[in-house]
Amino acid sequence: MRLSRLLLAGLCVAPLPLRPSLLAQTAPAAYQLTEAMVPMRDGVKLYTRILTPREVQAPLPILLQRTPYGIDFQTPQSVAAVWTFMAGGPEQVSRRGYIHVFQDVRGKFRSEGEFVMLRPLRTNRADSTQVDESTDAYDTIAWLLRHVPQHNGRVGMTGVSYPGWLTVQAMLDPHPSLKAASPQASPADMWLGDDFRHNGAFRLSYGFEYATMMESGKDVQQFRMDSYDSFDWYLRLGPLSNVNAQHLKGRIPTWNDFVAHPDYDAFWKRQSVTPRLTRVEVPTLHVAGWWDQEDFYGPITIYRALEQHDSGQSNRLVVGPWNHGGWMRGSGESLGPIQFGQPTAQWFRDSVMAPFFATHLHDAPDPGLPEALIFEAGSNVWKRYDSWPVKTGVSPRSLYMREGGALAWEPPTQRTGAFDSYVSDPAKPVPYRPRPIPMTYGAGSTWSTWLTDDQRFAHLRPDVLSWTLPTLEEDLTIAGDLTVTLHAATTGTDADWVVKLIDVYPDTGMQPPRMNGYQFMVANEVFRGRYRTSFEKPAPIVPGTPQPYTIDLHTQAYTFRKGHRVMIQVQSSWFPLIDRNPQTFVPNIFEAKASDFRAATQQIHRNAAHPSRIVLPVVTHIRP
Ligand code: PG9
Repeated sequence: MRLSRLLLAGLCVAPLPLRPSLLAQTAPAAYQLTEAMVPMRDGVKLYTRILTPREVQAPLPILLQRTPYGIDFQTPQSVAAVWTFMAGGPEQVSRRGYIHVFQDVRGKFRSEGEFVMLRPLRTNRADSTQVDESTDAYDTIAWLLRHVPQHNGRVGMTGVSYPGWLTVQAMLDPHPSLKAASPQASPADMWLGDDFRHNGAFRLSYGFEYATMMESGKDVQQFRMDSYDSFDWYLRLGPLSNVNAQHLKGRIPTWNDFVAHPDYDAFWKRQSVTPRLTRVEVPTLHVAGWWDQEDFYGPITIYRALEQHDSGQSNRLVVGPWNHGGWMRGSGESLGPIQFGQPTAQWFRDSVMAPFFATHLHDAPDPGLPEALIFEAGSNVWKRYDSWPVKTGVSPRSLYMREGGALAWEPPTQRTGAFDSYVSDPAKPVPYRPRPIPMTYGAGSTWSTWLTDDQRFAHLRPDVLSWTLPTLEEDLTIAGDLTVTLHAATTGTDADWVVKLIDVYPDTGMQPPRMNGYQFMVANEVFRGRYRTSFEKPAPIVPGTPQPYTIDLHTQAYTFRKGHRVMIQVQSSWFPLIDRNPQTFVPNIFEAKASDFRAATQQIHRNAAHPSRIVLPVVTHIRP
């Protein structure tokens, strides 16, 4: 079954909703479509669509986007509806617009060759016969410059998520004419923090559904589940070995890679882009969304890796209040029920992205973008910083889990022994969002906004612990990196630890009324206990002894408003976002037997010897 464009909209940033008025103005003659099979250095030809403004009044730059999601929907009408913001409006397209080029990557849709999921960089970059996505981008640019008339010799690249990753690949050995790049929500490392795993915990629903969608044919095909509630389907599936035994029969290469490479081994390290980011050769605008349900780790990690080599101030970051690709759709005034008080996405497109490319590709005046343009939700303001994280005006402050479900700035005084406890039963995992949970890209899915779901559905469950700070008497603003240290014990020999930092809204006075007492997740992460000492070599947990787990909650800029409360929730399952940990150490969880899955009693210690806590980057006096 082909996925509808609607389903893919969240995935690959298909066109913004077509606005009939705009279409009527621009549709008849704005762009001309040319199709080409562009040859790569190994002879494989890639299907390419070139959309040139019909009346080019000045040589125009090329804006290239490469994708595994198909390009047939890229037409003169869709480009006119979606991309004229880059020219400053439809009337400017002939002088300030772009020659828009879209390309199917190897092996997908109408391109020749074999598709390899996140194809690793070639082993020998000096060997001109080897190919990868970087050489394919290079060869495509070289071909375009020879065959497309009316260009001005400059090329830009952009894309969200997989297309963002393809943009990063193009930046690794860039064609000299690649003059500006904006990788947006690009994954960096699929084992450490992006779509497929987080700290070793397997993102079951995404990993399974995405791999089957991408590798069941040349197009994208949705796996068919016989249950609307995927929670139910995955629970009935039982151990992960049933995936190949009952469904895939070894036919999906990426699933087979999941099974063959459970740990952070050479396979994942070779795929990771982070170690390869050693030069900033192209002016770059990285874009991330605070509530990106797929790739938040990636863009932040890529920006930071390149920043270490950015002597020329060419590497910049924008983080807004968006979900995956949310900056390229709609106005961005809200996400789920959370309001931001201004059209953040539209402003980004018009006032940041378009001027960024115009400066580098059209010699337009420099818009004076800061090093880091950061949206601080809660107070709902854009802030301009000269570094991210900010270097001054922020103090790391510990907030401790204490007795009676309290959070406090003061550490616990009881010397040892105090803890809170729950039973984690893999037979009854905690859902990651309220059920029913439709398939990720299935009918009725709310996947794209689940990170904004009200966490009250989990609060006070017997298998979820919560600690809350008293009502704030003044605003509490954080800006920078967050870390949690849990001192946790289990009766099992393996365990997952899920931590959520939550803004609890006031109990009264909110509009709409359902926002009274809303529990909004500000940051979150999961850590798989077997990787406590090494991601490469998992080890059983010694049962019954508290162990320290340091969990990176990444980075945030957020104001908890006066009258709100700060909450932490901890649980040991997040299903089916994350696969169930058997809680019995086995060498490879993909090969665990049903009998390995056992209930365990978990303890979160909160005493002077084992002070579980979150360290917040509290803003003391920044004036950005
Ligand atoms: N998050 C998607 C993805 C990127 C790269 C690899 C696998 C999945 C995407 O939206 O493209």
